[in-house]
Amino acid sequence: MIKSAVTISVVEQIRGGPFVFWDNIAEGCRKAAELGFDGVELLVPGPEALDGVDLEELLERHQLRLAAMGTGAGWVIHGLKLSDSDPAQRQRARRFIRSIIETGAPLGAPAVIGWMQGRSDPTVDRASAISHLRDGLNELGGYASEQGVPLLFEPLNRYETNLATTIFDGNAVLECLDTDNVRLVADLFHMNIEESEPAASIRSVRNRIGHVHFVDSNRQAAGRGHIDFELIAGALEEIGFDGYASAEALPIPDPDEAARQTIDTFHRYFSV
Ligand code: LER
Ligand code: MN
Repeated sequence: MIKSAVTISVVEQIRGGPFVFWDNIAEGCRKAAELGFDGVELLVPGPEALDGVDLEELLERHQLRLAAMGTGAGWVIHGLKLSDSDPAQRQRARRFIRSIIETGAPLGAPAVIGWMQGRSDPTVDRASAISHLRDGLNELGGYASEQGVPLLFEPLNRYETNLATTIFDGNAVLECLDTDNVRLVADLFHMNIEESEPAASIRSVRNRIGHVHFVDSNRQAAGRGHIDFELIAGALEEIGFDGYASAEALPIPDPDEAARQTIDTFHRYFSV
């Protein structure tokens, strides 16, 4: 059965970004549990952000699971991307992602690679960028597999990448990998911009979908925009998706209300 999750970000550099709870992981977990979410997705500046936080105990106390760990801080803070033209930078990008995989894996959570795919630019043409990206996903997908978790790869809209912008593109990147341990994130905000028929795109790749960023057309909480969640829920049910629908949404009008509207919408479409 599909599970619910909500994002908590403690990355100061992206304050104002599409994450529901901010500042304090313990407080975010408490609120997530109070509203009845199954899990939380964390975005941290790096593994050291969890020094002094007993995440396992915190999750256990609130009966929550760790749904996923974001890697976006590698790009936002350090400018790292898997498709960088510079081999040393690509190595640093992989090292950063490995550190996030190592943080989430003991708690069963996969890392999400979205922003860290990077983009082609005057220093790296599209074919080379995709090739570097695949090399990175191969290594990191294998590494995650050794740790017993999948790896998640996320197509983003055209304003954030020019590599994988659709589910079709994302699937094409994964199809040429040596590992089958990498799954796609269906972020409903990006899909609303890029896909002709989001539900049909979900159906077309079936068990390749590993995670959903559950959000509305305007990147606000599910229910505050115009995505047809009945169609999305139908497609996810049809492919037998049993991962997380994780609220990666702007905290509008405020974090508590965004979380509450998300869980209401989740129950309306997924708990029937
Ligand atoms: C960025 O727009 C996004 O959707 C994140 O999940 C990427 O890591
Ligand atoms: Mn996303």
